[in-house]
Amino acid sequence: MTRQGDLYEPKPEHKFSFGLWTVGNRGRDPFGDFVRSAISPVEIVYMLAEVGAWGVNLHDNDLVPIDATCAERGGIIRNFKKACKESGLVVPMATVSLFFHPVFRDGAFTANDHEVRAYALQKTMRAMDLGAELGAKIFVLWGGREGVETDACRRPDEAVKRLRQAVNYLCEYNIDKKYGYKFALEAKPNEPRADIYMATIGHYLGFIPTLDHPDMVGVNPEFAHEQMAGLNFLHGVAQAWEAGKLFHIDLNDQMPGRYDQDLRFGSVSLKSAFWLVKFLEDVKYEGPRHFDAHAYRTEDYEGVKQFARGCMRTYLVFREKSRQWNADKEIQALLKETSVSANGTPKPGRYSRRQAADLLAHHFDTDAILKRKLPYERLDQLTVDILAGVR
Ligand code: GLT
Ligand code: MN
Ligand code: MN
Repeated sequence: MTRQGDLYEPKPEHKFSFGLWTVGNRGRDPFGDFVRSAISPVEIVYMLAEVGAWGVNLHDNDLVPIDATCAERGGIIRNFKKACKESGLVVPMATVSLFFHPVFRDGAFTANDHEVRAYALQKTMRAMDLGAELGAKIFVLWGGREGVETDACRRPDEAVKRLRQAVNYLCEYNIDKKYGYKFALEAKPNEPRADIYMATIGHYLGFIPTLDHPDMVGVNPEFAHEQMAGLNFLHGVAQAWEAGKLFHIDLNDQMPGRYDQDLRFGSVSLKSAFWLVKFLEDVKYEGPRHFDAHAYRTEDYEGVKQFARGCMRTYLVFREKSRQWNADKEIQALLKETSVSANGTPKPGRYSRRQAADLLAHHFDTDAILKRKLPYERLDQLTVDILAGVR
């Protein structure tokens, strides 16, 4: 094998994970039926091991059918654990489906019907039990149905209060059971609801400090979801990181202004994906790199493997490209050039009266400032050259 081949080979230390629902996606959409046959969770585990993934994530009902008996549940978990052990896969994250069953048509934690809200809590606690049994330490909450088609149905601040109450309750359960979970809240602007309450990463970053146990709760940003909202994914991720809240990440891709596509990571937005990988590597993010995507509807299961390998390969290619970018002498020189300032400029740090007096008294030569170069065109073209492989 060539050295390059090695570089792009997924290894456990890269922490690449896939949900059972991602490679297990059968290609049904609102207009057309399944195109691939069902494969069992155990088969998925072996498939993921074959393509070189490190972890497998799941919703409660991806593994245990919603109507399973206690005995059935036990057997399913035993077989799944055995497959994970044999194949060396770990379960880093678990989550709960609060969107598939029709009972959640008006939401789960935010539904108007108190009974639905209580059921959603019970279902989530049971999903937490399941995840803990499999060794998961991250619990994702994606409120896909927590939204509206019409705001006639409730005041949106009431929905926020209900959501807070639910997350607080689940944090207490986590403490009580000593599960040691970190909760990662996942935002999305719309789909399946016309509008979902917690639309973006930023909404959740505002919500988390209002919780009883804010340290236990962070975010699970998804590339496609921020793209759907027309936002710069990297900026949201960076803000979450800076706040110590990047507990998990969902990598995929999405064309702007479309329905929820969940495309292979890096398949559409090459440059944004590159900046993202560079950021995660530069800051030394240590969490899982989870691919929340699925193969094109045109694929069979060989194609699904190609899809999964492609997600990981693109990540690793961009990781190498970001090293090249960081080591590029011309790029580094340009970066240095853009951050010079004249000697003697006051440096506002922490406020002090003396420091503020110096700043107020200083004369700024704006003409001189304007003469300094900001060669971002060249910098960006160098980035494009690197990504295009001509540098
Ligand atoms: C669903 C959704 C994803 C979430 C999953 C976790 S389920 O596929 O589209 O974005 O991360 O609930
Ligand atoms: Mn997701
Ligand atoms: Mn999605």
